[in-house]
Amino acid sequence: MKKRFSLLMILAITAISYSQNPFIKHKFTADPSARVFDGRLYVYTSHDRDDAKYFDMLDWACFSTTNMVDWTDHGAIFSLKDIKWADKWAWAPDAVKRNGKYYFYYPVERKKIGVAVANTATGPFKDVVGKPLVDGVAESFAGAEPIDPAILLDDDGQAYMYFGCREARVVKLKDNMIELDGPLHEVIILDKQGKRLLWKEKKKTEPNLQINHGGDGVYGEGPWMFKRNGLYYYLYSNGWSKDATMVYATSQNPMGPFVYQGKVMKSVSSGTSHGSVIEYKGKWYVFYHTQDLSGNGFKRSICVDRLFFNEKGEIIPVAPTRKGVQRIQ
Ligand code: FUB
Repeated sequence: MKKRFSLLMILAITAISYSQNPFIKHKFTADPSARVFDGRLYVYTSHDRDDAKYFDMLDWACFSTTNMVDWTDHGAIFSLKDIKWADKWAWAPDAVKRNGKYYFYYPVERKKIGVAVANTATGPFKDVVGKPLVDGVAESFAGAEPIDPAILLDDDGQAYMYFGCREARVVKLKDNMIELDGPLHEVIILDKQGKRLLWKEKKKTEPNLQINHGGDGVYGEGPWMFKRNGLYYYLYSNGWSKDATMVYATSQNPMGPFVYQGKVMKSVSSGTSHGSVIEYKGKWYVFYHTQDLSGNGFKRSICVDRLFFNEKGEIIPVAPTRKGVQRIQ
């Protein structure tokens, strides 16, 4: 009886700790992209090193759950060692399932985006293309830092890949998910008065331009796209200042233009803000990272909180649940 009671206590304590933030504590993880495949929720992440001095990550991680409390660690699902054409900086990934295959999109070297393919959600993933999908060295329009791919698989079957740092880009993907379908496009974000929000002025002659160096609705990095009630929600980080955070803009068209709406959440402890929003079992969640556990911006940890919309479909900004506090399930 005593033994059974102790076991129950251990199980209860484990459940509490995993319903607190960060919910993964045994390794450092960042840039969570949450996806639901066949009823199970998977989170694909960057894997910050224990001895990190920079964002010098070597591989990518994946965790999954069916109850938002018990998480399975699937280990390193893909690594720089699996890529012939890149050897540094394994940054923010995303994954989608199509036609029974899983496609894993990843940025490397701050300049290139690749795709790897697997038969299961957790790999092993293979670099079947053998070269980047987007190559910022070869194509200047990709922007100075083509990073942070995020995929939308729309209801009509068209897939889109959003990416970029300071310069927001989108490109259609072919049905095979491993080739681009047409040219790269700029993602245009407007304020509610119709003025463009840009990181910096690119063309001095362009009318209607609101110059801004981050903050408010200006695009920094970390895009994410989801569709709700026919409306496209384009999420991104608005930079790296102390009050920078995840914000969003909306459009009736996945290619934009998007109109800036406001914050997704209040600022977090890390200098970078990057996350995803997903509906799972009828509840909406925002995944993000903080440096609450390490106090070091290169050693981040993934967190999750419930997300709510008002009756107009606007996101009610989330106050991130701080370390050690029980989060709302
Ligand atoms: O994790 C490395 C980089 O930090 C990501 O690519 C950015 O979005 C930022 O979170």
